[in-house]
Amino acid sequence: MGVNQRASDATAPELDGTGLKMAVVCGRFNDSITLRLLDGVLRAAQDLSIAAEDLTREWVPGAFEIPFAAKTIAESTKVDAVVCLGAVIRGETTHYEVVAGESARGIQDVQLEVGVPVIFGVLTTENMAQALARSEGEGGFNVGEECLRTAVEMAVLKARWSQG
Ligand code: INI
Repeated sequence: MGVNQRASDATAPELDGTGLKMAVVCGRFNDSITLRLLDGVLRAAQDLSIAAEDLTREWVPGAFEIPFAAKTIAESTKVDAVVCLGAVIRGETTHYEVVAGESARGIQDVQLEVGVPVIFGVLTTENMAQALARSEGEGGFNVGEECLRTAVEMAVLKARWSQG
């Protein structure tokens, strides 16, 4: 990952997820990758002091179904943020573009419509090697870990601006 692809560590806030309720929506398609992303989320949960009972998991068939599940969960008002995990890996057909595009659009629509942070952890890669490189184990780069941090940051931001 190039340094220009993320904000400098100097500007990243101190994050504490104590008491926050999070949901993770995870696609079964390419689950050799999405399980690795989920591992990243669980590692980050420990770092951020998010209790196991405050982290709900919901599985769906693939990235295309993620926005519906995220909307249903976000509208329940039972969580402070939703993290969406999927892996769309380019194949021979244009199906890839449709699934990846609709998943991304749907996820953004949900967070703007419902007003709950919904975090985009759907990998869209050319091949399996790239997907593996974005879902590494402890100490390596893992988009799932990044997404839970983003979820906490956005949930805290929302809480700050929602106070009377
Ligand atoms: N779903 C994915 O999560 N990743 C993919 O790479 C993928 N491809 O390539 O087809 C995929 N397709 C399934 C899709 O998400 C839906 O589950 C299916 O179309 C039923 O609605």
